Amino acid sequence: MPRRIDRVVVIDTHTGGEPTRVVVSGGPNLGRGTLAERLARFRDQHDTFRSAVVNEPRGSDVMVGALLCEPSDASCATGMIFFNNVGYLGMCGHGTIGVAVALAHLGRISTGMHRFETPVGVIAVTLETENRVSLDNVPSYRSMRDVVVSVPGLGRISGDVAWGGNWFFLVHEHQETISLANAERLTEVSWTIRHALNEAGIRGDDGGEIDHIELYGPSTVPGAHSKNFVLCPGKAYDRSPCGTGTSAKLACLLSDGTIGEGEIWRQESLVGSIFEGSARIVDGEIIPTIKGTAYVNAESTLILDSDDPFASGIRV
Ligand code: PYC
Repeated sequence: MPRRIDRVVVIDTHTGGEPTRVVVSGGPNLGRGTLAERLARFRDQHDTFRSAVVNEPRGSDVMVGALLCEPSDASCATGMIFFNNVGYLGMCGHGTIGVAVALAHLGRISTGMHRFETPVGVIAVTLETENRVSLDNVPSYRSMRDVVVSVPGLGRISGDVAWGGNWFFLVHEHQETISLANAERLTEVSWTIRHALNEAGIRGDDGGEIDHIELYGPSTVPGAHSKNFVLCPGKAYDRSPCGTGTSAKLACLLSDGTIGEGEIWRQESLVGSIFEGSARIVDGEIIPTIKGTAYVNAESTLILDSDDPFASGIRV
């Protein structure tokens, strides 16, 4: 086979410390159809591209990728498919904020409201300044409350199962300290909880795996209401407060009457970054709004050389 060099143009951003690598050009041709259909084609036919972009040696376990694509809904400014070190995400809050800031950096959108299409629905995104973004997420809800699971080494752990664009298990009662110094322990605890949920057959109400685990504790930043630790599907923790996780949490808070419609909830991440959230009811559904800040930190071209044994990244 003759040697082949492919070039992939990316913009790297971070949202509250959590990276998003936005693929601007050089991605696979996924054909036409809904974003959900194109995500399925991406997974089935082009998974090596996912791994090449986000896995080592070009990326890391923390990196989330966003493939920009032509939207199927002409009212949308872009389509986007999110992916990580192990697979694909229906929606990603920090990633949406990163995509908006990357598109502004490229001069493709200006301040104001835009619609972005994802495999799980259309997101209304408002670019407030070149770095500050607010998004109205997909309808979010709690599907089960106070689910008790028996976790090896931890005993009975109770939490809520909620949807915010991904499935979350929200653990409010636990013995852990939510601090960066304790990240390794939090990772192991959350990973064990995830496996216990799986073993117990506890899933989202569409049958989807609960692949994000969220632990809460008191905030350490003045004005914040809570601090979280969110374990993502590939065992990396979210450096941001997690947009979809905060959406799931807001849906529970609003359902419980802990917050009222439009009331601000400031969610702190493990590294001290903040998302400002609120929720309102539209046509009987809870729509969370998440506001955060992202910065561009690289403009680069990835080189995929067919002679490179690790051109497609290191895969587990
Ligand atoms: O911000 O929604 C989010 C997210 C999901 C996984 C990592 N970040």
